[in-house]
Amino acid sequence: MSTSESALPAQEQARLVEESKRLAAFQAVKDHLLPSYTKIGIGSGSTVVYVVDAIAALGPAITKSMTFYPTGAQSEELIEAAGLNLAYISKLPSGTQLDVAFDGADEVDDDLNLIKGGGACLWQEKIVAAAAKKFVCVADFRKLSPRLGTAWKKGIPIEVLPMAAPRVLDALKQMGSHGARIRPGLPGKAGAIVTDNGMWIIDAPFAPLLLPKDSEKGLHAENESSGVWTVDALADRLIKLPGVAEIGLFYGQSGLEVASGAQKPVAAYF
Ligand code: ABF
Repeated sequence: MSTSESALPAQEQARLVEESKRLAAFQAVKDHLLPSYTKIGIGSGSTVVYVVDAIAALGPAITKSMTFYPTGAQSEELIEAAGLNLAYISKLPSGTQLDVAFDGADEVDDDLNLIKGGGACLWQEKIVAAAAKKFVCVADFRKLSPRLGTAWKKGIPIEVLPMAAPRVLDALKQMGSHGARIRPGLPGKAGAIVTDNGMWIIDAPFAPLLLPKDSEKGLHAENESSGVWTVDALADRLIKLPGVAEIGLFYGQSGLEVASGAQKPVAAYF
């Protein structure tokens, strides 16, 4: 479903977005939550609320044999409020994986690469996604872009150790990210936002990230300072910056080598 949002009154636009989220969530659960599954990861954000609604709608006959693993406080509350069985990834027996994990995204490109972390929960989200045999991204039509950075202008969220933040900002400027900044605290809270892990978030804008198919069109990342990068080159570079704990880039099905432990989304629903 796509729409030129500016053409619609705001109220109608909002209704369309919520309907798109709900449809995507119910379809994703229908297609990817098999009754035989027992361990399910639940991410954060507003779209995931519909995922939990869809799971709860299956009824206790199905869900009583399932256990749900949150990525943070919000999904923990969602799972409890829906009366679903709650457990934690840290208690998952060694050598076992989740059957599936569902989570939202801030932007999805043609190869199902994702920008995630608009909610400052990206580190836990990636851990849960990577612990699952199958990671399903659920996103409404607004999140679809040919390349990451086209629609989502706030930048790539990067979780950093506070003491390293100034030097990471310097490195980002060298890499051609203009306007990278430490994410401020929630309204009414002074200073930087602090994640569940005691870290800060830096949001680093880059030019739209190129995909392997772009090189066939002669589009190349000129050099480090140009700010034009491919998804995998940028991810490899960012994750190695001293003080960076995790990055809000998840890999799609385009066969990109997983440099930072991200799980390949099986499918994205819009
Ligand atoms: C989580 O929720 C984050 O990675 C992402 O920033 C956010 C998306 O929220 P929403 O579904 O409300 O757009 O997935």
